[in-house]
Amino acid sequence: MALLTILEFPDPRLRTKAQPVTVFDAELKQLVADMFETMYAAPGVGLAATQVNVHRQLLVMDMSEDKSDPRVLINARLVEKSGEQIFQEGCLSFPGIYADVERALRVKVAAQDVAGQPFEFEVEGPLAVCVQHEMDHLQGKVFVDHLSPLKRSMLLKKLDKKRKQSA
Ligand code: GNR
Ligand code: NI
Repeated sequence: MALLTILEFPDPRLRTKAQPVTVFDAELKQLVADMFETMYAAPGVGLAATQVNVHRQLLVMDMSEDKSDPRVLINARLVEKSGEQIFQEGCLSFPGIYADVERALRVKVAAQDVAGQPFEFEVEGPLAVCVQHEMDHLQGKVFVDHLSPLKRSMLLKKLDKKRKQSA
């Protein structure tokens, strides 16, 4: 097991588009284990491979309070979405800043598990927020991209300020 380094904005590598996973081997299983370890240690409720500088379509999440709901999505694609919700989001790549983001309320996703087995799942509410946030990362997109330019520049200034304080 190993803790991985999480890239922080404005690292340009966060803008990389992930490639499909084609090999479902022991190395992939190890990466998934390391991503869970890194996510739980952060602590966070989701982690996209992009954030640990691995540009493959792989994400992990667990929104439970007791690490009881680990989910791995490989080569996930959105099949259906409906409704809308506004949820206050944070991101491990933007430590200490939060903003309301509007997203679909419900999403249906087709993905593969760590063995390459295809499955579909449907989630709504906070879990749907997390899936969409992580799928964005795999496309090189981050949560502040959803905000107005004014809101975004205010938040990025705040991020800068926080960094200077902790430096
Ligand atoms: O830990 C995280 N919390 C969170 C809260 C609200 C909406 C989305 C998230 S995901 C985030 C971890 C992260 O940055 N994943 O990419
Ligand atoms: Ni994030």
